[in-house]
Amino acid sequence: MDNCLFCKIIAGDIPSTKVYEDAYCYAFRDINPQAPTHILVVPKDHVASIAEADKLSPEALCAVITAIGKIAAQEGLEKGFRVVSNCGPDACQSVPHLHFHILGGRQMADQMA
Ligand code: DGP
Repeated sequence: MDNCLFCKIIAGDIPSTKVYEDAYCYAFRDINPQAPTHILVVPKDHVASIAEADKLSPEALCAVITAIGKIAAQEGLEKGFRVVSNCGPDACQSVPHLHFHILGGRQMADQMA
């Protein structure tokens, strides 16, 4: 999609630190990490948020979700990790391309919000 930051990252038009890629998804390090490990996992097909996940193919959805576990193992997050997907203004979503944050490498707060 024109003018989408994450579409440009997926296309390689904006540089990123890639940690994983397959036919359906791309994962890279967050530019503003909130934890020692902070990775964004995005579907290659553009949808704005998880509220539009029904527009993705079952194969793409499955790939994105299973990539999270593969990346966590690759990153050595055996002690655990948190997965967050902000959706819309109340959740402070700042990039309108569906993405899952993988946060790990430290003890997370007991409360989620
Ligand atoms: P959210 O607020 O949930 O929409 O998260 C968007 C995340 O995207 C935020 O944690 C910072 C990250 N981000 C924004 N611009 C860039 C960029 O150009 N490169 C990378 N690697 N991450 C970015």
